[in-house]
Amino acid sequence: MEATGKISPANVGFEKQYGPLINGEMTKPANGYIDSVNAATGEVLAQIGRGGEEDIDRAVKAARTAFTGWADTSIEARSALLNKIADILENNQERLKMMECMDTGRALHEFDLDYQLAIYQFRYFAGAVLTHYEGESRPVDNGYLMTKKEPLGVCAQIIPWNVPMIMTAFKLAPALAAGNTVVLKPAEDACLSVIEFGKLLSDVLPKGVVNMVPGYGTEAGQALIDHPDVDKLAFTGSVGVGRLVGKTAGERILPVTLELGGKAPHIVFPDVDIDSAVENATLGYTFFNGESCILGTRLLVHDDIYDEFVEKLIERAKQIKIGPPTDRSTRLASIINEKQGERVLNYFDIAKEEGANILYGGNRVTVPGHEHGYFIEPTIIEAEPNMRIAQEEIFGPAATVTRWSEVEEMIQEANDVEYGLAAGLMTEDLESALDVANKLDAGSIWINSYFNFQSGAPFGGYKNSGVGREYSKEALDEYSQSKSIVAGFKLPPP
Ligand code: TXE
Repeated sequence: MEATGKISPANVGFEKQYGPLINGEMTKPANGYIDSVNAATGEVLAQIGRGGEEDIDRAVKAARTAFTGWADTSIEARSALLNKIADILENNQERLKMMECMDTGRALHEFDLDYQLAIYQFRYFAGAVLTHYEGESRPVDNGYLMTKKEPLGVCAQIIPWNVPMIMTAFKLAPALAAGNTVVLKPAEDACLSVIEFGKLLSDVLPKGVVNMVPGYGTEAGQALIDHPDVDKLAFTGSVGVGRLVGKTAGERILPVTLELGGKAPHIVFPDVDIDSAVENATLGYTFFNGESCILGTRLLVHDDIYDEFVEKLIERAKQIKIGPPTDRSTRLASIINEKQGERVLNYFDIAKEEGANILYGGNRVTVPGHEHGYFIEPTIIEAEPNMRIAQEEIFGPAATVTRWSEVEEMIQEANDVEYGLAAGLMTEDLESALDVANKLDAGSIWINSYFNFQSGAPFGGYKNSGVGREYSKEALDEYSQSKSIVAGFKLPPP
């Protein structure tokens, strides 16, 4: 869908109200609705159900009822259905991308990547499930040992607002492939494309296999993790709420997957082609509007090229088009809401107070007709590694730059944060790159092409960035449990 003519909630196809989606039906929420607004204009796009305990209970019951049938569905049939889900997403992507663009405030062109990743995710697990669960048995003393993988049951999945469809696919695809049913709680700030997608799933999936309950985290989210009949908790979001989810899982002895924040180092060696390194670095800190945990927001640049690199990085930042999200030529658009926008700007104040040097950007920009939105300049900050701006997740289009000269010191610096989700390296010297990559505390490391996501590459964090892995066959294990059965021979009579 191109941004031509007047783009209004009605002509993009939003429903007026999105209640909890339970058993394939849009239902009435017990506690009424809340407005869901266009992040850039403040226009009400639709109303979403204010999910609470009652809605969560209905959703969990539906998922429980559907579980046995779904778990017993053959892997071939589940695989075929996952491919059908990928087809549905592919066929409806232009409409859903526009919805998600208006809902999140992010630039429309970015969703080409988001949706490609989401579609690939369903296709990948459609294939992976066929080969992951191979038969295994062996003779043992006095019998045979067999092991099998079984699904966990009803999975509670909570996702954030920054990349809604990617997160939905990351959560649903492995859970469904492994034979589980799901109650998904999308984020209150951006869930419309997700529930629209959920509606489409009703055409292919048995009733109750996927249920979605929108609402606030402290209400719908909390009720979901506290529900006594869920078998697995999966969460992507802030470290604070991640701890809470982890604590609940610990108390109730539930398996848990947590994907939390990040503060990835992006390391520039002196042998790079500076122009292409600047391009890669720019993409690495500005894509997803700067609102992603995987971004390469700590640029560690070798002393020999630091001045030229930083000068070119600033020149590149000046060229980035900030504009209306729905304009396909826009490269940076609006932050999700006022709270997050102010949080980002506040980090720039903190940086100045700490003595960091804002080399470029640092301001909110007004985009005509979109005064509600928080459009923030790409921002480059020269900082010491121990400053808060270089340690904490900003979640806006900003990167710190720091010099390095000794490799071992640089590695120490790269690892010296609480997070460990991702990292990037740029060099022509593959041997050095692999040596450094081996020493970095990060779940995903990209050499010379930042966030080069590939299906099958386990995705997840070291340290406070989380627990567990998604995006690969490992995710199937996160959503399964093993059972060993030993069949013994009858003992002969004495
Ligand atoms: O996250 P929350 P917020 C980081 C990023 C951002 C900060 C705050 O630094 O600036 O977190 O964002 C649900 N029980 N990330 O406040 O609150 C909530 O409704 C159950 C990194 O939006 O963690 C939403 O669906 N659920 C991150 C989801 O948790 C609860 C992406 C995430 O919201 C809950 C987003 C509760 N008590 C933010 N409270 C990443 N890892 O990519 C909230 N939620």
